[in-house]
Amino acid sequence: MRVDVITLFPELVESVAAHGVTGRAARAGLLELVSWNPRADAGDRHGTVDDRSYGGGPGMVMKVEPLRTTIRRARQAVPVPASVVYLSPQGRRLQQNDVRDLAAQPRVILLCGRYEGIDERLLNTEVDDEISLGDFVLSGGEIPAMAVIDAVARWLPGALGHEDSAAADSFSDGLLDYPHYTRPESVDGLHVPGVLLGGDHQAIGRWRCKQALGRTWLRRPELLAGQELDADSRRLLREFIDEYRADDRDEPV
Ligand code: 4GS
Repeated sequence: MRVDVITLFPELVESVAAHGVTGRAARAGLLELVSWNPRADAGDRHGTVDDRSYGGGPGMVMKVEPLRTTIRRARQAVPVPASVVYLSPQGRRLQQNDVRDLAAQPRVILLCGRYEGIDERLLNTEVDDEISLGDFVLSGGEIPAMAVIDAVARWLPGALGHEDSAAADSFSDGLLDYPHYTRPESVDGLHVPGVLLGGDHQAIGRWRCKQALGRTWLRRPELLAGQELDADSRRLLREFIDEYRADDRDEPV
């Protein structure tokens, strides 16, 4: 998959392709990352890409023309169609199913804003989709773009180790992850749950499924509300809730 990123800070975004899973995906040719700096398309010797806001107020706004030129140059660089995705808190919240859909595309162009934002006319004419990382304000779209690239790279066939798959990740089944443990077996009197030491893989699978359901019920009940659980999952969740109540723990809100 090819990801083009339009950003005033190309080095920042390119660093995502230098480490870890994304680094390996890039070196293996599964992920091709190309960055474009709109400053190169500013058309004046100062590289002006921003200007004061009509209507007044603090902060600058990114101008239409340099970004429009850069987006069009990026689009035309290869004959592979791409949607332009703007990272902004005004977009819909990114979910794992959006990530999976993006990873199935041959190409995407990510647009990173800085300052107060981008002139609305550029967004209305050149942008296909707007996504948000969450309800908080960052100083630029670069970190969200890197997060999207990281999440997408995990779905590219071969990017994870052979026995791993993105479909097995937390959220891909709509649930939170189950707890993980590694050596030693005991730390300051805190023990690894016995079932994980016994080698009964069916029992381990059931325990993990039950924990994933139970933790989702406790911490993110709205994720369960949007799901049709099968009979096995309903039974495991019922067991979790009964044990939780038997321990007289506080109910989730
Ligand atoms: C986000 C966010 C963000 C908004 C960029 C103000 C600079 C900033 N982008 N998810 N202008 N949250 N963008 O905060 O995507």
